[in-house]
Amino acid sequence: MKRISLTQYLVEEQRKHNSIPAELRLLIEVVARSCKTISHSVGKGALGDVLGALETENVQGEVQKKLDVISNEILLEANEWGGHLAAMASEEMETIHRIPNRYPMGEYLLVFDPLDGSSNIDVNVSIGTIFSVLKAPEGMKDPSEQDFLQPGSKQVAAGYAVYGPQTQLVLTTGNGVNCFTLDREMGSWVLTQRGMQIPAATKEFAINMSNSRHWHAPVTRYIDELLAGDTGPRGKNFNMRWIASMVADVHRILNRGGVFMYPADSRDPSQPGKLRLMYEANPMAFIVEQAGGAATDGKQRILDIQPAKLHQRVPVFLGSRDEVAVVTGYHAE
Ligand code: P6P
Repeated sequence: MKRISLTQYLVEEQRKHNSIPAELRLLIEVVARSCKTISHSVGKGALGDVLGALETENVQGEVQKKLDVISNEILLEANEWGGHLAAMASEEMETIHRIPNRYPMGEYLLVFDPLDGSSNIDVNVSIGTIFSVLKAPEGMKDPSEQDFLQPGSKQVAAGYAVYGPQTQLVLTTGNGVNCFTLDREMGSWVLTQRGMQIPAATKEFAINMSNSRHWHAPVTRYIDELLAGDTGPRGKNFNMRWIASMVADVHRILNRGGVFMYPADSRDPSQPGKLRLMYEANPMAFIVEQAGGAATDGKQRILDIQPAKLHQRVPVFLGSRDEVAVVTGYHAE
């Protein structure tokens, strides 16, 4: 089968949809190259000086792993000089990162979680990089955090890399979802899945069950019905998976269906759930919707949420649209 590279795919998409201007193509290729570099660092494990935690905490109050900071630096350094970005923001940084004055500023904003699933790094379980691309507001001269606070529906591109048995890059620019597999010998991304579609129905759910005593009633009702299987109102048995790496759980759902949930719970009303809107929920919601799935916070589309803060958290229910409809229907009752 003819191999199609990421570059050829992007050029052909530009011809078909006129949706990938040269600067956006450059941005995507630079991020993809950064993910290759991150994959290489992640793959070293104990053989490189990359494992373990640092003495520092990120803005979430989470202890930073060496690879969190290494991955963040790789993305910052790769994206500074190209002239395609006005600024960047990351889970690992308190506030935005402006483009140094020595480089020209571009018209895009890049937001990312450089290495998602850090608790899995030291135990060799799949982790990933998540990124989201927004356009800078017209006429913006000096980027501020406020310029990033756009609803997810404004994203012009989103994607993730999953560092697992294979390293894969999943990408949408608003015309479907495609997957590229890294050919490590050639160092190139090769198109391996076109037009990914999430099955509307599923028998598989993903949630951290250890939080069940903290869930609100609609989630408890929904999960109890799944656990009742064919003896309960759903009339079929369900399976459960929880990898604790959103990228890996979402990648499984993109490939075989399922519903992923990280609900708000009663522990801290000021923190509605654990996942972050700008660089986890929004990019994943864009990808999931482009693959025919659904993504809500239990009450509204994730992509319709107007962000108030760069690092705000949001409850997440996403995946097979028929299942997402059931669990969000219970929230509406
Ligand atoms: P818990 C990883 O830290 C992450 O942000 C997501 O990738 C993942 O889905 C979730 O948190 C796992 O959370 O509470 O199960 O460890």
